[in-house]
This record gives sequence, structure tokens and C-alpha cells, in this order.
Amino acid sequence: MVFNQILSFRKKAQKLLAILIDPDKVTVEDISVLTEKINQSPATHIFIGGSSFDGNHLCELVALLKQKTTLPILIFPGNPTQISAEADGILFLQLLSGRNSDYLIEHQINAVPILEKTNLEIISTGYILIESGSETAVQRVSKTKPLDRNNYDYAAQTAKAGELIGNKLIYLEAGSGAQKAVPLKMISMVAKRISVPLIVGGGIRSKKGIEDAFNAGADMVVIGTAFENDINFFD
Ligand code: 1GP
Repeated sequence: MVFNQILSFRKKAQKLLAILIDPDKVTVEDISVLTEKINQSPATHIFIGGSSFDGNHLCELVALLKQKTTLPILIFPGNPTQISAEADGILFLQLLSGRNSDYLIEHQINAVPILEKTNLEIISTGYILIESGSETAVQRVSKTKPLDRNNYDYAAQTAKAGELIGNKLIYLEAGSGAQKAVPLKMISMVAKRISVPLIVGGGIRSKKGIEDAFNAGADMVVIGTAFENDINFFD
């Protein structure tokens, strides 16, 4: 089980690294080269999903990924069309920073009949979008405002509310391709406030950025754009 594995890594103080694949930017032909690079990298997980992807060739991509890597593959969905039974699990997201009921409960309800036909491990995840310098795709698509990047306490309080509601993971997100990553002080205040594992992503473009996020308290860091732009990023 992917979630139990995350917990056991955490017990051993072992940090986790997810590579995010945006299915909109990847073709079936790219998968061989991509997975070769991922398998050589320090990645521990693969996330697949995007804000506006229509789910088109997702199953094909995930099935190919499964053939070529042993890393756990988690769906990171922007909407209920992005579900593939071929993956290991799904981050069942709730956009806690926003006040758009579609992303708080409507999409989740619509996803149920699809999820019921799969054996995916469903991991309840509180997703918190932090202001990052300019409008990000997730902000545009979800029609929600991100949280103030200077109000660390409110972000921590939001994360704690997610944990109390029952989220098993908290994802602190600046948005894919963000100008500015989540502030380190915010990561550390959120990490101290919650007892569930903390994922941090968005706008992290260097190995130092990954280390800094880990040192601030992230259990898992997500890298999308940096690897997308440079397949040798982890070399
Ligand atoms: C987006 O956190 C991920 O949801 C990754 O962001 O593409 O900026 O690395 P980047």
C-alpha cells in the first residue's frame, strides 16, 4: 500500500521525491526515454495529472509507465476524467485553500462511480494553493484564490483543519511552474502544526530548492517543470 509505505519511509526519516508528469505535455513515444531517466533519478514516486487535461490518453500512458518502472504511480487529478485504473493509487484531492464547492465536494462525488470500478488506493489529500507571484493554471482552472504567502499561520491552520477532517496527506502547492515556491518558513510552520505527511511542490527548480524544502519539514517534494524542461535535471 502506497500510503503505508509513505508512513514507513517517514518513520525512518527518509525523504521522498515525486516526479510529476503532465499528460498534456507527454506522448506515448516519450515514455521510454522519460522512464529511463526517472529510474536513474532519486525519485521515489511518479505523479501523473494536470489542471486542464481531458483524460484522453491517460490509461495508455499509465500502462506504459507501469511496464517500465517499479515506482508507485499516483494519479494527481485536475478533474474526474483523469482517473486510470492502471495506476497504483490516486490523491483524492480537496482544494482546502479555495471556496469553490466543485473542488471541495462536487468533483469527488462525480468521481465515485469511476473509482468504484477500480482497485486504486484512494488517499485523501488536502490541497492548499499558496500565492506564488502570478496566476497559475490551477488557480485559473479552479477559479479560486490562493492563500496569502505571508500568512503562515493561516496556511498552518488550514492544513490542520484538513487533517482534522480526515485528510491523510497535506499538499502545500505553489502551482506548477510557479514563479516563487512555497516559503520555507511556511513549510516549517505547517509541518510543525500537522501530524500527517506533508507534500510540497510548485516552482522548485534546483537541487538546493529540494533540499531546502526537505530541511524545512517537507516529507515529499514534487518536481514537474524542472524535469520537463531538462530531462537531465537529476544527473
Ligand atoms: C505542481 O507541485 C507540482 O502541482 C510541481 O510543480 O511543475 O513547478 O515543479 P512544478
